[in-house]
Amino acid sequence: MSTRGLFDDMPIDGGIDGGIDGSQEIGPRARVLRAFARPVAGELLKAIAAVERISPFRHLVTPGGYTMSVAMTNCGALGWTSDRRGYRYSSIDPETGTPWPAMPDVMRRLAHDAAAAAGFERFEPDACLVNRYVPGAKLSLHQDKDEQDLDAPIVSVSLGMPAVFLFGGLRRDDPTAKVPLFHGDVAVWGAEDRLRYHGVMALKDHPHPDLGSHRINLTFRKAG
Ligand code: MD6
Ligand code: FE
Repeated sequence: MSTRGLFDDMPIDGGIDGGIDGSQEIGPRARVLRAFARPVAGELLKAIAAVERISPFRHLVTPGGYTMSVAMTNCGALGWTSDRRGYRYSSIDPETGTPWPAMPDVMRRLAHDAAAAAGFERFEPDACLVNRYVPGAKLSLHQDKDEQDLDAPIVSVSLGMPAVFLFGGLRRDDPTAKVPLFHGDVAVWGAEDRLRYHGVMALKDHPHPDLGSHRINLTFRKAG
């Protein structure tokens, strides 16, 4: 069966040039590298299992008091976290009171190489946010702006079930493109695209052979 079939309800490119197999420009400095992480997907899943043994997935509470439907953990020197007091990066996991697990080499290398492939040389992430989705989980439209270094790009790796990524503009009410993200796809963006609003639509249940009814997203940043 082709990679599509099951996902006929998902637009492939929402009017954006490119296709499912190559690299797709979604902005002047934003790209999806199709299947870029596939060769290391098995290693990534083992590395994630090791990370979550130290810092388990948890559902964070937003400053507004909502419990997020996406479960999160982190690895690297800094981790993104949220509570009633706000969003922030911390070197300590507030749940365990100890540092976040180190970023596994396979992740660091993948993030560096994907950034380079998208035109951002010398990317050295110090934070990897690990997001875990089940059917129905979603991420509302937001900007990533809690990082010190907005010159560095963001590298985002999708594993498991497919998702529809919403990619908007610099203002919340700008129109959004719908970009499907599949197992192994890597999105990279920076420069003038760095502060674009984006989100993830509620996941449909299209179980994945390796991950079942889960999607995992790794988001690499230079946060400190
Ligand atoms: C996700 N990603 O794909 C959530 N942010 O699960 C993000 O919020 C994100 O993928 C900034 C850059 C790339 C991303
Ligand atoms: Fe984001």
